[in-house]
Amino acid sequence: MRTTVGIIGAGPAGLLLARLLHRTGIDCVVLESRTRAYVERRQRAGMLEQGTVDVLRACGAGARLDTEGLVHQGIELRFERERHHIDFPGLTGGRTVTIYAQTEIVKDLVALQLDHGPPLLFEAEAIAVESPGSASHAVRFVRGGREQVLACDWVVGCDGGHGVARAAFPAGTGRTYAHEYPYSWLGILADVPPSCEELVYARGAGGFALHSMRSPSVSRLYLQVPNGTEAGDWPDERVWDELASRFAVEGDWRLERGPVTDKSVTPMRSWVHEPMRHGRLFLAGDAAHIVPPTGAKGLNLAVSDVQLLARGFAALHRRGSTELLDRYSELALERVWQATRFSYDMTRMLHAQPDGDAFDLRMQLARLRRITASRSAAAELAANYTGLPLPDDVAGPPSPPGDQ
Ligand code: RFL
Ligand code: PHB
Repeated sequence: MRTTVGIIGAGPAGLLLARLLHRTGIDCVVLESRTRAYVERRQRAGMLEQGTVDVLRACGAGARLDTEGLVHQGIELRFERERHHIDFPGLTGGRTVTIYAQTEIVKDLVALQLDHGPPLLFEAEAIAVESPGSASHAVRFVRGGREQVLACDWVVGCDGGHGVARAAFPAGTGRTYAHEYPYSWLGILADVPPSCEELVYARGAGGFALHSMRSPSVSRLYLQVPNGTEAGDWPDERVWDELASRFAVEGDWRLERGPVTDKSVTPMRSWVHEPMRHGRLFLAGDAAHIVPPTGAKGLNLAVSDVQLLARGFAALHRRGSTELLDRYSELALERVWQATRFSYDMTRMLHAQPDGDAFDLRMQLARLRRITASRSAAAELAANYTGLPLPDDVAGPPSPPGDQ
């Protein structure tokens, strides 16, 4: 099998890249180790920046997003039993965010790809990327118990935090910068209407809690828990009681409870791999960087990485120019580090430090008070949350019809 761009992984990064390349007339093949049902069910992100919505819409994946996505005008910060609204359009010159589940984005992109898109092979596990530094490239993969080879001019590793692409960087050609947090998130999905119109980020007395949603009838909620926690340690009633306590405010607000349909624990980590390219091998999305979900940045970063890559491949295809591909790592990392900083700051501001003291708590509250008291501090949060722009020099002129 041979193609121009071999893509490992059919998460949001791999699927969107395949879609953007296909629309530019560049052939590619996507290898995915899991089944279609598995990737379409994996519960993860929900909050999309304006730029993410725009690119999904522009590449023909916006029909359901436009009817089912929930446009949000801001978020609520809760601490010391007070509620504070952060008004995104007012602080950013009109920007909003949209709630639309990652599972639905994946379903939309898979359906488009299987309908006349480039080949997408499920249950095809890449086991090695060969000769990433040379001109002839191959991805070895196993499908149906048989080892096969995908020969390609370029390889893009969109294979998430545990993939094989990053491991193909020869020793000494890359470096990972990492930080572990001393807590995790317990997330639940529940068949109950959201208790609030907005996302609520709460610094409760017992720690952090987040209220989010998937639709007018499904809520998504998260709770800070100690590292090492198992989902089974938390029966549903215990989860609801703890959530209710962390979201508690003065006045009449109530957390609605309902049947829990999914429960899982996610550790909180930050890491960035530099550079994001070695020879003809690129990394995109979680394969190159992981952020804690507090800033809602992971999926949005995956999208901006592949936007940059797609523009680079388009410039090569149309004009024979490798300039953008050559600058990919530098340009992507600029944005990645800003999102890493924002996610780190949000995480540290909102979670109870297990070994923290009264001074640490005062610092957190002072930060939260500053955001709610100062327009410029709130505007800084809103600008980061709704998404920093792609670098000007690659945003470029509008793409011709047929391109993203
Ligand atoms: P993915 O989604 O992990 O996809 C990688 C794919 O590669 C496949 N794969 C392989 N395929 C072939 N051969 C191999 N050897 C392979 N190894 C792996 C995997 O099966 C998989 O299908 O990475 P991608 O595409 O980079 O997408 C990244 C996002 O999934 C991730 O950043 C977000 O989910 C993070 N995230 C959030 N991001 C946001 O922007 N907004 C949010 O609101 C948000 N909330 C969240 C989140 C992540 C969470 N968890 C569970 C980590 C909430 C949570 C709780
Ligand atoms: C979600 O809806 O799953 C979600 C929203 C915002 C976050 C993290 C997760 O910061």
